[in-house]
This record gives sequence, structure tokens and C-alpha cells, in this order.
Amino acid sequence: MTGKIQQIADAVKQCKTVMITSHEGPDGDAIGASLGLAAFLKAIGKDVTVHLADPVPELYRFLPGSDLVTPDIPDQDFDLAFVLDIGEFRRTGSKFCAFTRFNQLINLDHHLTCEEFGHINLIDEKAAATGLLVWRIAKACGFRADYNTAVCLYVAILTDTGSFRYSNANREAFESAGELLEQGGLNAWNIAEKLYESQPRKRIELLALALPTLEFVREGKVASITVLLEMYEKTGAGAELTDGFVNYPRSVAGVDVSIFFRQLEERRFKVGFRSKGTVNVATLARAFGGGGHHNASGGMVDGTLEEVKKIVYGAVDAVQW
Ligand SMILES: [Mn+2]
Repeated sequence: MTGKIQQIADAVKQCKTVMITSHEGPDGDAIGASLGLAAFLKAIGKDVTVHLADPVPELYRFLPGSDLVTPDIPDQDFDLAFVLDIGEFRRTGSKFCAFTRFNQLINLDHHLTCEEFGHINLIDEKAAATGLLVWRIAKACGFRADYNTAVCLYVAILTDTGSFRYSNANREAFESAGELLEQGGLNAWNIAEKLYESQPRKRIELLALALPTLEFVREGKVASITVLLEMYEKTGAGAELTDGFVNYPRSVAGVDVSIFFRQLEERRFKVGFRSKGTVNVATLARAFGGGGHHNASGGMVDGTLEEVKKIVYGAVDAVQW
């Protein structure tokens, strides 16, 4: 692992132009790791482009560099291209999938199931966030975090560890957060306030419609919540505001697995799973061609809500625990 980090650090030192991308529907780690890497590379004089297929969610727009994220790919060649937190290469989106104008492709990820599509693949499932892999590389370059780099990487760690509550919150996560706080002069409360105490009113209005759909199966060990297209219409909220909804059913005593049914089209649902730890929901998601981690995973299922529930609850029933 150290050898690879050194290899990447060397490539970074030698390069001039860098393209950075991450997955569709970007979360705090995708955004934080991408913008943190961009801030670090800019600080050491590199020419950096951050391309994301989808826009930066409102929640993360306070992060420096978020205004420079582009849905397009500029007409130029790049020395290096970084793909972050991707799980599966196709999740970079159609534009990046077709893009080849780079000399070297570097894959940084902590998804166990990630393919080795890069020239260098740093895949460490023990890393709590992809932002931590970025931090390892920056440190290997002898970089001391400035504010911009620190705040982005701190947000990557904070969001992917559920504010240091998930089992992935290991020593590296805590130590790196401490380093970033100190070097970047961060204020933990200011960041927490932006992430957790500033939610749009529409999100709570949407949650108010979703909570009555709460349903318990498997003697209360599994709970689900549903968001239908009509709920967006009623509240004016968009799908990006459903982030975190899946945590409400899981927070109930006795619930081991929570499921979030999110309607995408008339007959298509995104199904998200969260586990308290007993059940490996990555395996569960694979039943529908999805993927993810032990405690968080998801996939897509076609059908009406009733049909989708039948399929998903059936798969849940097949798991012994
Ligand atoms: Mn991640």
C-alpha cells in the first residue's frame, strides 16, 4: 500500500494537468475527496479540472471549489486522471466513460468490489473514506493542509463515517480529522452546522410525507420508508433532499436493516439498504445487480411499488440472521 502511495505521489509531482472525477449522484465523500484533491493539487501549482456527471448537491456548495465543478469535459489532454470513490467504473457517467485523453488513470477507492480499471489502483476497504486516501497521498508529497484542502477532506471523512459513528471510524479517520482540523484551522462546529443544522425546510416537509410510509417486516427487524414521485410534486423538493432518509427506519430499536424505496420513474425504484452491522447488505444488494459496503448498499429494481417490495422483501427473507 505504501509503495502505491509513493508511486502516486511521484506521478502527482511530475504531472502538470489533472482531471478528477467521481460517481453520479455524488455524496459527501465523492465531493469532499474530489475537491480536497483539487485544492491540494492547485496549492502545489497543478492545472486541475473537476468533472462530475451530476451537480454538486446544495448541501456541499459551501466547499471551496464546488463552483468550478463542470458537467463537461474540456477539449484538452491531461497528464493524470483520478477516479475517486467509484465502486464501479460506469458510475463516472457516460462522458467520462468515453474519455481517453489522459496518460495515466489512477483509481482511488474504498469499495471492496471496485474493479482494477486504472493504471494504478489504490483500493483500501479499511479506509473510512476516499478522502483519507487523498490525504495519504498529500502527506506523501510533504503537503501541509491549507484551509481549502482540509475542509473538503474533513467533510469527506465526517460524512462517510456518519460523524464518526459508523464502525469504519478507525484510528486513521480520527487522527486524520485531527490533523486536518489543526493544519487547516477548521472549526468543527461551523462545519457541522453547515452540514447538519441548516437543512432546507422542503426536506423536512418531504420527510413528513415519507414517514407515514414506515413499514416493519421480519418481526420488526427490517423497516422501510418510501418516497414517491408525487411527494416531490407536493413539496417542491428534489431527490437530492432524500439523503439520510434511510437512517430513520434504522434508528428504531430492534431494527437491523433499513430499506429506502425511492421512486425514479413510474415503474422504477432505487432501493437503498442500511445495516446496523449484523447483516451484510452488500450481499443483499448484489441480488439486484447493486453493490456497496457491509453497512450501506443499494441497487435498482423495476416494477410497481408492490412488485418491487415483493422482490426486495423476498431477498431479505432469504437471508438468515
Ligand atoms: Mn466513500
